[in-house]
Amino acid sequence: MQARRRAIALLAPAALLASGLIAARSAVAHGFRAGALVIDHPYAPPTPGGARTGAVYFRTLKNTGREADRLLSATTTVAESMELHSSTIVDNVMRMRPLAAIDLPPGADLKVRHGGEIHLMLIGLKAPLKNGDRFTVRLKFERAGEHDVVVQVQQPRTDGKPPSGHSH
Ligand SMILES: [Cu+2]
Repeated sequence: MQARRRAIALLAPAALLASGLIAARSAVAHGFRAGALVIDHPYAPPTPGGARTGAVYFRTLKNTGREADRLLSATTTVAESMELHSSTIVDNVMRMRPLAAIDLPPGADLKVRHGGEIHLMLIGLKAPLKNGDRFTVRLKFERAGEHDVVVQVQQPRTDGKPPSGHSH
């Protein structure tokens, strides 16, 4: 049993490199608290070489408190700027527009996920995001103030859904 476990441990890194899917599944879930807010599992898909934009998502963004809050902005060292975006499909074309803020009323439980309606846009990426990388994003909330979260770069699970097109 002991030997078998060791063999698995040795194989794991190769498997991680070989399959983004496995990496995504085995990535340790991580989350952050900012006062009454819970920022669960920030992640960003890898970007192709030369891409100037990327996206950051959260498994969930929750407000467990009694006061409304709002996500006002985000910054990071890996890109020149970040914007809060909403995306909608209009005539089969994804349209994005910048949001002034993301509202977090009491009890809010937003899924800010790939293929969803809200994301954080990385604009002017300084280098491609590679599977397994981590980087820090500073989130600024109206009430909770500024908080740093660590974003995990990983190939999102598609769960049978098509990968979200992201071209702008
Ligand atoms: Cu966008």
